[in-house]
Amino acid sequence: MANPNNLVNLTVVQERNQIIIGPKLANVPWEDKPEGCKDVVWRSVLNPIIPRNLLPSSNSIFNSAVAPFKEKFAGVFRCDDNRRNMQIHSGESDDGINWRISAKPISFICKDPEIGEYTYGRYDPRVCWLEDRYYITWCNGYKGYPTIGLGYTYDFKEFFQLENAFLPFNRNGVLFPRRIKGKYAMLSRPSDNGHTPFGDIFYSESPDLTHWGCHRLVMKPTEGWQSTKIGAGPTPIETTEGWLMIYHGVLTSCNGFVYSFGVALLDIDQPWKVIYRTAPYLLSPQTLYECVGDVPNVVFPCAALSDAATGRIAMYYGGADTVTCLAYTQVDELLDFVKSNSLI
Ligand code: BMA
Repeated sequence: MANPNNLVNLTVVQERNQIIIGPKLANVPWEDKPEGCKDVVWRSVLNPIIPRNLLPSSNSIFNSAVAPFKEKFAGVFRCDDNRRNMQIHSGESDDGINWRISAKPISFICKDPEIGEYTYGRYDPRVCWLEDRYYITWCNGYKGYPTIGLGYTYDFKEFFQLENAFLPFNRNGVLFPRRIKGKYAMLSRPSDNGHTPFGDIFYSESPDLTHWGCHRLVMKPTEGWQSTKIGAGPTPIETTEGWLMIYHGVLTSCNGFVYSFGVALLDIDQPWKVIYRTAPYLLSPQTLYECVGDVPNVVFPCAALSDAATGRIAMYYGGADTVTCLAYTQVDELLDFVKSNSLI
């Protein structure tokens, strides 16, 4: 006779299957929520998972993006070197936690060599599996003007660069993992040339990943931890309720910027329409590796891995602009949290 407990478990799994719309990822990095933890997001006990000096020449490795790759994992890492050049490097991992990062920055193949021209570096990459390849977006220092660089790879060995997505100044370009109503879709954060003291999230669409338009406002800064500026983080996660957009928010304290992160739920067909948005943050800089480093008081998420079968989500974020960290949540808890703690 069937064990009723198993039946209950089966129902939960089936319900969860209907929450994340995406592939199963049985080997998603995971640690159970610590006993007694009441938070919806909890940190890995292994943090920081990537130390600042993993490469002989690195000053810091942070704000980085990862994706499932050939039953394992691969990614693009922000590595600032010991001359303080900001660069992006590829990396691979068997478990999503221990990473082998290439010593050399990514060298993009460009059809038109002008596309590859940049000064002052590349930083804050995102990686997005879309249709048949991995797309990479990053903040690209095009002739001294920050904007959204765009490229792709099939194997994390050869990388191809496309036209910059937008005119300067712009940062935090984040692609959606599928076309929406037939169009490629990207979130971004128009900015200025410095440590921008403002910033709203916008949505743009494109028929070909070169020409972008139909720009729509998604959300503005509001109160508290997200009162100065906001920017999209990982590739949005598709759920039956809408897109989960994890995003960073900045507060200006008497001692400078404080970067935390939260989540919003966006309409599935019109993602510029915000259904819910967390009033409290999900994670704010509180540990030593988030509060002490090259830029204190920063948690900056750039990637999330999720498993549709269990609803597990592993989020990768930079700590204090110095190291790379991991935190976890579960999709049903996250959805409950954003619904019951929403500003909207
Ligand atoms: C932003 C970006 C991020 C950085 C953050 C905090 O403007 O440059 O790379 O993590 O500032 O310094």
